[in-house]
Amino acid sequence: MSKYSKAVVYMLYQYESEYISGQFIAEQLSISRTAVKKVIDQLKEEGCQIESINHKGHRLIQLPDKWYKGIVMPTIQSQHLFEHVDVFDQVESTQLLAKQKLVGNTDTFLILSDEQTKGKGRFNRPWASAKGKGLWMSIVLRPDVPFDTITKFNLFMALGIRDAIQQFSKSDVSVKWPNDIYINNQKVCGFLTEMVANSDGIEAVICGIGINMNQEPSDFTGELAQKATSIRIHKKDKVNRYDFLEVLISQIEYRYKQFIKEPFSSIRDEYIATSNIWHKQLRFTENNVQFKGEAIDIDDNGFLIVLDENKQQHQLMSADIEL
Ligand code: BT5
Repeated sequence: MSKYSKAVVYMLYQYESEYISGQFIAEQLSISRTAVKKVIDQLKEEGCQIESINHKGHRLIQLPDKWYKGIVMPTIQSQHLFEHVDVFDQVESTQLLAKQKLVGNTDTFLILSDEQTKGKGRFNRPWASAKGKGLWMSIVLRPDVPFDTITKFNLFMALGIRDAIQQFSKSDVSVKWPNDIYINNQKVCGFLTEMVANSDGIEAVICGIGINMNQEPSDFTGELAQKATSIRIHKKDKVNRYDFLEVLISQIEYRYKQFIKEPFSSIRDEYIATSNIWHKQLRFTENNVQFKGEAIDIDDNGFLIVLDENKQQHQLMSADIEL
C-alpha cells in the first residue's frame, strides 16, 4: 500500500458523499496528481466504491468491510488511551498478538483485525470471527493498580461495552456476568481480560473484545444459529464500523478512568440493573463443578451471590452460566 493511501482514504471518508478533486487532494497532501490517481486506483482495486468524474473529482460511495488504519487513527485519536494502533487483514488471534507485542516495552495499544483464524474465548474455546463482519480487537493498558483488581476491571469494561452497543441497538442490551453482552437471549459480544503481573503489580492488562457487528441471521451456523446475534440484526441496517468504534473506545475510556478512581460499589446498582441473570433458575459451572441455582445479588467486590437448589449460598468470582 502506498504511503499516501492512509491520508487519501481518510480525506475521501471525511468528505463523505461530496466530490473532491484530484488537484485538491494533491495540494492538501503535497503530492502529485499522478500519485493521487495511483492511490485511488489501488483503493478501487481493494473494493472501495469510488465514483470518479472528469472535472468534478472523486466521491466515496462505499468502503469495503475492512478496517483502514488511515480512518481508525483519526477516529480514536480524540481519546488518549493508546500510544499506537495496529490494524491487520487477518491474524490468528488479536489477543495472542497483543500478548506478544507487549513484551519488552511499556506501550499501551490497540490491535484490530478484519478476521481471526483462531479467535479464542475463555478456556481456549473457539470464537467465531468471520472476515469483515465483526469487531475483533484487543487492547493493552498499563494501570498502576494491585493485581487483584483485575476482576473489577472486567466489571467496568462490561458496562462500557454494553452502553456502546446500546447506542446502536433498538432492542435492550444487557450484561451477562461476568464476560458476555446479550441482546434479548442471544450473545452479541464476548470479552475476556488477562494480565501480566510481577511482584510490583500489574505490567499489562490485555482485554480481548469480540463484537458481532454486521452479521445477518444466516451468517450464524451450527450452535451459533440459536445462540448468537449481531448489532445489525437489532439496528435493522448496517452498522458503520467507524462510528461504532468511536463510541466503543470513548465508552471504554470513560469506564477505564472510572475503574482507576472508584470502587465497584459506585457502579454496582447500574451493573445490577443492566444484568440479565435475575429471577431465573440457571446452571452454573465453576472450576468444573456444576450446580443449579438462582443469582440473588452481586456484592461490593463484584462477586456473584448464588443460592443453589439446597438453599446453600455460593460466592462466585467467575463462572459459566447457562441461561
Ligand atoms: C468469550 O469466551 O465470550 C470471550 C470471547 C473473546 C473474543 C475476542 S475477539 C478478539 C480477541 N481475540 C481473541 O482470540 N479473543 C478475543 P467464552 O465465554 O468462553 O465464550 C465462547 C463461546 O461463545 C463459544 O464456546 C461459543 O459457544 C460462543 N461463541 C463463539 N463465537 C461466537 C460469536 N461470534 N458470537 C457469539 N457467540 C460465540
